[in-house]
Amino acid sequence: MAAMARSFSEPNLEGLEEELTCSICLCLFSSPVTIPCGHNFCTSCLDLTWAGLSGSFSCPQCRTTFKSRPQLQKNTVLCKVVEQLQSRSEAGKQEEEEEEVEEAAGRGVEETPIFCDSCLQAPAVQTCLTCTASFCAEHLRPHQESPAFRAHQLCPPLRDLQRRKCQKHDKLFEFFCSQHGSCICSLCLLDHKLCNTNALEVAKVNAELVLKKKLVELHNQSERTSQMMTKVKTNQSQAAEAASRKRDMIRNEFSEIKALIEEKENNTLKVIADEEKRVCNKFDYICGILGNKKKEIQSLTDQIEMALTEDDDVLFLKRATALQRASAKDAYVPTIEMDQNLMHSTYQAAISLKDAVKHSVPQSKPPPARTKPAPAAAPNKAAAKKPQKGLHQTQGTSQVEADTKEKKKTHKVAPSTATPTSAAAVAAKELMESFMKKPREELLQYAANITLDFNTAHYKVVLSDKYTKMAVSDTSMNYSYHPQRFTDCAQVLGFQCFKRGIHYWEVEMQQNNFCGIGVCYGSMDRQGPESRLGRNSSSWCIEWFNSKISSWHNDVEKCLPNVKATKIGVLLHCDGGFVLFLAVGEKHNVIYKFKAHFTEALYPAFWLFSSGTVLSLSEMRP
Ligand SMILES: *[C@@H]1O[C@H](CO)[C@@H](O)[C@H](O)[C@H]1NC(C)=O
Ligand SMILES: *[C@@H]1O[C@H](CO)[C@@H](O)[C@H](O)[C@H]1NC(C)=O
Ligand SMILES: *[C@@H]1O[C@H](CO)[C@@H](O)[C@H](O)[C@H]1NC(C)=O
Ligand SMILES: *[C@@H]1O[C@H](CO)[C@@H](O)[C@H](O)[C@H]1NC(C)=O
Ligand SMILES: *[C@@H]1O[C@H](CO)[C@@H](O)[C@H](O)[C@H]1NC(C)=O
Ligand SMILES: CC(=O)N[C@H]1CO[C@H](CO)[C@@H](O)[C@@H]1O
Repeated sequence: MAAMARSFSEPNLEGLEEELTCSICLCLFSSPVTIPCGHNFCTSCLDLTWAGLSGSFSCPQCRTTFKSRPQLQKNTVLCKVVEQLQSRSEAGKQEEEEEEVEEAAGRGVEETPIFCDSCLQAPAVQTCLTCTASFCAEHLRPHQESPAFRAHQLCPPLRDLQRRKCQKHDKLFEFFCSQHGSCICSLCLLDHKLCNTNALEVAKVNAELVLKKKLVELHNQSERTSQMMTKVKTNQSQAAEAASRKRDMIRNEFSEIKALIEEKENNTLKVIADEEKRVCNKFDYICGILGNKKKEIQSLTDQIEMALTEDDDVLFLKRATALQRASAKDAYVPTIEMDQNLMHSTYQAAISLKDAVKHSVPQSKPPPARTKPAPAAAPNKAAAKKPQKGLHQTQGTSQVEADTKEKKKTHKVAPSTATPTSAAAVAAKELMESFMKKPREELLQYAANITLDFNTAHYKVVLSDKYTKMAVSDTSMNYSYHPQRFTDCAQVLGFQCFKRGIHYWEVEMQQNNFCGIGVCYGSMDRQGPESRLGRNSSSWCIEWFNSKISSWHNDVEKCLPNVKATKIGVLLHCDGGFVLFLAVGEKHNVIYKFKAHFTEALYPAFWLFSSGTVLSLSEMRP
């Protein structure tokens, strides 16, 4: 306010700015000095201009020369004027800001009076819009008394007359141009002929209407925003509720799953417990019998000892005769053992269940990077762990279902793989060749641990070392009947089967080279001459017949060069449709490759020719 009051009372310094500018730096003087010719410059500017000169100093403005460097006098008057001008322009800026603040704060605050523009002391009582000046009672008098001022328009004192004036015409604003959004004076109207202009009052009413409408809209908008916020909050709580409900449902599902598994566990454990009980009862029974037998023997012993103390010859001989005839027969002790078949298959059922669960519960860790057909990698593990046919009773129904599903899948897959385009054939060949070049270390990433399926073992095939070692016995092992058991050929299959993906396992020939190593479909015959590996269309194998090595498939034999290796690697690429037999540790390690369109899951398969042949499956470390 003070600044504003001053701005009215002080002379207008604006025109002076040019006069107060240094002609060297073109800025307002800073500590100006006057030189003898009468011109003024900033001290520093002149210092710079004259720096290094030894004679003939000239005025940068009028070129008057001085023989020696003139004594410079600080122009104190000029200094003050410049200071004032600077403080004014700063105050001006500040003033604008202050005004804005004031406008925002409203006009309710206590105001300093408006002063008379004539005496600049007494408060004004009226403002003359014609003169664009405010007057105190004293100085207003001419307006009230002299006819010369009769036409002048008076109004209550107006504060900021300067701002109500057009800068260009120095006339009060009377109109508003809506195109330019600015107030204009009557002279400006000419420039705004084409614009939509209104008298200030009219423009004000219009603007008020617009703003009021805007207020309504804003209110409306605020309502809508609140409504939306309510909706969002509702949705948020609904989402939280829904999530919590789903969580509960999922928990229920999982507890059901756990209960199912627990029931299965209980049942499985019960099978073992029952078997244990059965055997224990038998042992108890036999213990009882043996106990009785012991008593019987003791009693006989006692009688004989008693008889031996008899002195009467006749009596003694009579007793002795009876006792000599008496004898205690040895108790018959049958072999009692737990049903290994049952124990094993029960355990295998648990493993199958675990594998099935693992298969259907995707592991969160990312699958290891595979070189070729990546999509095959995931499902193959599952197929690999597909439960074996004809397991323990409890597995029965689900197994049948799984098998039918598998067959359906097979039928769907078969036609597309059966008629490959030549490009696909080339790709398949390249794929196979790429695998033939791979070093063992690389194949180990496909390593699979194979165990042997007891239920398939021929009655002369002996399994040991946790079902990883097989040999041929001269006598029958008296295995119980099983539909999956080989009855004619001394063969056994792996427990694992592979429908998808890439798998690698190794077999060690420990003694006696009369054996066959290969793969076959689960559907291969178990009886008759066609059940022999390689002698039908469902199996592929390499056979060692002493020093002769040959490949067999579909009853077709191919003789192969000899290999010294006793460790044989089998690489099965289900999707690529090939199986490689490799001599582990040899340079040219591919013994033979079979190319085929596999339509069923494949099992590792083994044939053992004569007693003394021993094969063992290596434990694979990927
Ligand atoms: C909000 O404004 C629209 C038009 O902009 C109007 O139709 C509606 O009735 C208004 N709603 C309220 C609650 O004022
Ligand atoms: C709130 O949920 C309803 C129905 O679920 C949906 O149609 C609406 O778009 C949601 N609103 C917001 C803001 O998410
Ligand atoms: C399994 O056996 C345990 C201990 O005998 C028992 O507490 C549990 O209820 C059984 N679970 C089921 C599903 O039968
Ligand atoms: C094979 O079994 C061994 C011992 O149980 C284990 O360390 C190895 O990781 C298994 N290999 C594969 C490929 O599962
Ligand atoms: C199989 O049974 C026969 C006759 O019952 C017997 O002589 C043979 O020792 C049994 N073999 C085995 C491995 O138990
Ligand atoms: C069960 C099976 O695959 N049998 C086949 C064995 O191979 C001969 C041909 O070598 C086929 O005729 C059989 O059908």
